[in-house]
Amino acid sequence: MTRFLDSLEETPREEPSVTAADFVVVANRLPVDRVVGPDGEETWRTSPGGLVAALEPMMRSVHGAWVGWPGQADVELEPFEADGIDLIPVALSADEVADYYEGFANDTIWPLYHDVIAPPQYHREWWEAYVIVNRRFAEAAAAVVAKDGTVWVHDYQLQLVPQMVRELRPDVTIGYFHHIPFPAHGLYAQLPWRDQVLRGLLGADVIGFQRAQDATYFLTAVRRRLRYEVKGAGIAIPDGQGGSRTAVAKAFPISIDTAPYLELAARDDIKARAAEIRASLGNPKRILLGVDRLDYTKGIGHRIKAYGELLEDGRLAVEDVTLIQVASPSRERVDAYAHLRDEIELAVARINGDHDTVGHSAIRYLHQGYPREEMVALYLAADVMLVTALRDGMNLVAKEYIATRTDNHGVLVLSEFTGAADELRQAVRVNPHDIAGLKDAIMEAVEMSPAEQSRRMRALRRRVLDNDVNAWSSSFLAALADVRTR
Ligand code: GDG
Repeated sequence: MTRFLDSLEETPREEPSVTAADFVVVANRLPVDRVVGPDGEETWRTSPGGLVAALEPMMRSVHGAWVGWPGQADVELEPFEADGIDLIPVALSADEVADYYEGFANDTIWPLYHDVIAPPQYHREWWEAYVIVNRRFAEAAAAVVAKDGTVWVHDYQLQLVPQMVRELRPDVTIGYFHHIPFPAHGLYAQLPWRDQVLRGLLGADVIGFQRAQDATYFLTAVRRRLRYEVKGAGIAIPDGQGGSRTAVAKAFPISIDTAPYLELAARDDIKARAAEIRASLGNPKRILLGVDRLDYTKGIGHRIKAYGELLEDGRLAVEDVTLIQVASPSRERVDAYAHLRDEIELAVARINGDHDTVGHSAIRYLHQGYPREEMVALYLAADVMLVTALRDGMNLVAKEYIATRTDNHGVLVLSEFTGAADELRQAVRVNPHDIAGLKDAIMEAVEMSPAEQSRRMRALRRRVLDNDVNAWSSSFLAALADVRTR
């Protein structure tokens, strides 16, 4: 038996009541997680992430709905209401999860769009499943959106949805936001379905990217493949009857909901937990931290290699430093991820074997997910945060670390291949492919004076606090409103 829980236990459960919604979010996942009680009973709890927090005020002020997959195969759920938002579940079969989600989204598009760090797999049956599932999402959105309403589609799993919604509901305004990078044309051109995907995205009135570079690559692909006229951020899309409609493609760098990070960072129990973490590692002079989904885009191997060499060279000593690496489990049924795990765990075991003493560990490796409270305690415990992604749309971890550093201490080492690098100019910038450069950057961070840390962190904090996720959603929605009034 399936029932639902609101995130606030005391909130009374409301009966399903789905009527036409003025504002509809479409994302691969619904903001809910399955919870299995001690008696085996299955319940669902809303899981407010940054996106929900950013959209909640808007979705409450108008009538909002969220279309998405509940995260489990073969689960058919009726629409339900949570915290004032109608949630519209889209069911996926086990085969569809394998072909559309693990296959086309995570083993074709993900590696291709992250500069082919891992080889993308091209399978026609995965593409067919992607088309079928995208249509199901589009039909669900088209069925629920009010006349002249707005639909905001999210991310690479749903690139065909904008055009499909437009065909079904030409009256609505459509936005699309792309959370991951968009590749240079030379790479994008590999995709056997490259024109279909571009046409799918161009169904939107506003197509948002993380970085200006992503938008430029997209505009280049549109010009070169479809020969549409592009002027600045505007694309003239022929309507087939001699006229055209204009879509806009530009950067809207995403951010975090800063409030919960500030609140947690100020809590005495979280500060005490941070001190406890330091003590349990033997109070090293410096704690370095990496927090990533265990993903080949995150450059975890490069980071570990550089750190291992610093120990080997004697530039760092295991008594003085510890690297905590949280690698939260991710996409474990995709082969490339299973191989990555073996590779990383072998590297960690070698370094620890070579350098650990009975009392000190070189790397504390944690292949686990943690509650947000523990994540913030880790951020507070860390003197140096290592973000060494080989390619990353934005990287929210970098922004979360900065938000929690209320004492203006701590150093962020940041890969130039992240979207965050465009904004966080006072970080210690690295090219993670350059291991010698990465080693020097780690040393610079470890040795940075408190005054220099503070000078940089103040500027970084100003940037993150002024440009939070609310600023991001407001600017995207303003661009959509602009289209509406044109
Ligand atoms: C994609 C794009 C873009 C991680 N482990 C735990 C945990 N996390 C949280 C982090 C952070 C989030 O997950 C990860 O966000 P990132 O931005 O770092 O990376 P992706 O997951 O790859 O996200 C990325 C993002 O979309 C948004 O547009 O920035 O470029 O790839 O919030 O804190 N949270 C908890 N426990 C964990 O163990 N509670």
